[in-house]
Amino acid sequence: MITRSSFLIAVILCTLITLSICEEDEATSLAKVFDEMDTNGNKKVTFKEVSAFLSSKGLNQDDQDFKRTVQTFMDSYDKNKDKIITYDEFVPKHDEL
Ligand SMILES: [Ca+2]
Ligand SMILES: [Ca+2]
Repeated sequence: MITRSSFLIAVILCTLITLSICEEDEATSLAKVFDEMDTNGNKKVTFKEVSAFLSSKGLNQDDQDFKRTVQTFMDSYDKNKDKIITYDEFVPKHDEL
């Protein structure tokens, strides 16, 4: 079953990736999204940074689903479950594409 939260994330990611897909490959596009989320530039994206990123994309932080949306986003990328999305977790390596 597709929840509303994961649907939103899919829409957001598709929008972000499609914007630049004509001239760049997927890894390059994701790298740009990662840089945009990583506001302090330490190559790690935290719950807080994802929250700020999603709200900058128009999601309402007061919405009751907002935290769950952020959490779903974290869960789908944070492969080792340390509550931090690293660059390697977010951007697939070329041989994995
Ligand atoms: Ca960061
Ligand atoms: Ca991690």
